[in-house]
Amino acid sequence: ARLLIQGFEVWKSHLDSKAQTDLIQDLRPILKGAPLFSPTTASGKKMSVRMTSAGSCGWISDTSGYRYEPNHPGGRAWPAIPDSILSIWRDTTGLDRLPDSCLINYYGEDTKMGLHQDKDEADFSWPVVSVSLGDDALFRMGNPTRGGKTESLWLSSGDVVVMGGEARLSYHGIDRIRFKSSRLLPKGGRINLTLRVVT
Ligand code: MD3
Ligand code: FE
Repeated sequence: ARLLIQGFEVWKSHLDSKAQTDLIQDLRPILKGAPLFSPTTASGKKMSVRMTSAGSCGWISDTSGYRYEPNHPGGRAWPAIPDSILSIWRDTTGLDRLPDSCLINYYGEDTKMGLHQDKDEADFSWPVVSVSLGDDALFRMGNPTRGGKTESLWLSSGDVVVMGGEARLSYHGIDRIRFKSSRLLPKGGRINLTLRVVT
């Protein structure tokens, strides 16, 4: 694993193509029970990423603000996190504690995610694990404080990133998607899974 800032690990091509297609199959029933939705910000702006979650809590944003909730906006509990996804967490972190939330982000051709910190979880000593599936994405990593130098790297299907230590509270975002660069999703786009210990 290559280290950029302390605690940032990229597991390039951790998942082979069979593991990637198996994961997409495991996501199908989740997306059926908890469809992707377009979150809005407190100011009423629609985010360009579509999302849903699995686990005992999921991240949502609406005109009341953002927070973790035990239910999908449609009212039903989030589906369970499949074992195939929990195994990626175990393999890359070696932790006995398992994540209680798996955020599923879908990026279309023009989806971006601005630089932000992930600070809605109770304990930042747990890492965040990200799994990239589908089209390549230009990921940008900054510092624990706003401003300063950033580093960009392309994330490809099958890559897994572990953010612990100083990286856990660093600013990060997605600048662009290389639409249809992968054939994993026939309609194109990128799915990113982020695994977190929230509570
Ligand atoms: C660095 N997701 O869901 S994944 C997010 O590709 C998020 O969907 C992006 O940022 C995506 O919050 C980036 C890589 C990632 C995820 C969480 C992090 C990097 C991180 C948390 C702390 C530091
Ligand atoms: Fe984030």
